[in-house]
Amino acid sequence: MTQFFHGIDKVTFAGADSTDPMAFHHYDPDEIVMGKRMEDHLRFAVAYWHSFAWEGGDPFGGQTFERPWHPQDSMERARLKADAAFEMFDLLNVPYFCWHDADIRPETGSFETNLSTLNEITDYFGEKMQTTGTKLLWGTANMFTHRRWMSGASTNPDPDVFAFAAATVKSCLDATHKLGGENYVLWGGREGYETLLNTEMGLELDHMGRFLAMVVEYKHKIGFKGQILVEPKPQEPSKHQYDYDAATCFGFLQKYGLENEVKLNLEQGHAILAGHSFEHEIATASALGVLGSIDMNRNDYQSGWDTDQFPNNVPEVAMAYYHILKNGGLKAGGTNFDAKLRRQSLDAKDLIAAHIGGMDICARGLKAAAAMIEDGGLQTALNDRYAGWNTPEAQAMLQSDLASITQRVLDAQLSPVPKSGQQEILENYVNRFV
Ligand code: XUL
Ligand code: CO
Repeated sequence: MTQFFHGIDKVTFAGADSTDPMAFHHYDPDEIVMGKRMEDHLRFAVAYWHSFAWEGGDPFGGQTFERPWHPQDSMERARLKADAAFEMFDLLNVPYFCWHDADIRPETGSFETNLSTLNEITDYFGEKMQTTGTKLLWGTANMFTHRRWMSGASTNPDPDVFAFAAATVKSCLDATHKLGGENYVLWGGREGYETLLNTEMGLELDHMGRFLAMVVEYKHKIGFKGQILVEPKPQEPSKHQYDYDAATCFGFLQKYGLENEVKLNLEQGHAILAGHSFEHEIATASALGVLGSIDMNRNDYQSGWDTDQFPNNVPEVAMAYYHILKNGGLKAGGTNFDAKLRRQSLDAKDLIAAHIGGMDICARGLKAAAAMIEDGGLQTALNDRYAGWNTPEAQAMLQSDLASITQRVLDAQLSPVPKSGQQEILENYVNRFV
């Protein structure tokens, strides 16, 4: 035991009537929802970076947290951080975690040293995963913090940075594979531009496409069975990021022939930054066959930047899970909390409470979503709205051509009568469940 979580007990399910702030009120891993355990639906993961590596800085101020593993510059403290992290996974009974290489080992600036410390700490993780049963939802490479990445990773004008990125992703994919990771994520925070004045966009996109193809080729070479995921985000830290949103990512994957190999990791806050809702991004990815996994958080609707707060809006989360359930669930993906404390929330207890709240919100959202699916009201309304397409004439039109359709409009003297979209009625329906 480390001292960090001293005095905090294992978090248990106490039910909706409990007033204990350190208990689950809605998340009961064993509760059966649509024939499946809640834990197996939600597949929660803790984000190592926000919960253990982040020091409480914001764009205007530095460190506010003082953790026993700060400063994060030695393997001894990397192990102490891991000890605390695995304690928290156990306290919360959370089945998965996720990491970037930079979260878990000290940064030395040398690829060779970083590789050996990455291998050392992930071996240490492996032992802990065996004894605790915690699993790895995904691993990823941080190719945005160190100054070498300032002009991009695979899209960098300097081929040596492309090489460094290739070696870095190889090392992180190897480590993810070693730990039985179920997915591997690429988020391109610097794969974009600050100004088009110095950017050869077509060349950068081709390099990014070839890079991703190499990742897929290597995945198959080593027999990694997990999903490769890219994570859309429109901007921040770059002015513009090529993986703008789900639809843009799909177009990119299709152009480089990767749409059957790569899926998407969608994040609530990124959807908002792109001017979408989370459910829009999930519905888009589902429609295009590329829904992979989710990063759950929320943005502040007044601040324009990615505040990565823990979720607290049940109706919004419910609609996200509604579209996920409609698409057959999260499958190999999961719900990763890409969410961090507010920088004034200094205590270990705050960190536990944040996860309790996030897990409870998701549990409520999932239950509401499942109730809507089981009731079938939204699906019935959809079926009614599109019922005209079930006729043989309507189906035949899709195999026809503009001239024949025009003839049919004339012959049948078609004169469509507009029908209500019933939005308010449907919104009132959803309100019964959330
Ligand atoms: C950044 C972000 C990342 C990715 C992983 O906004 O979401 O943490 O999830 O690199
Ligand atoms: Co994310």
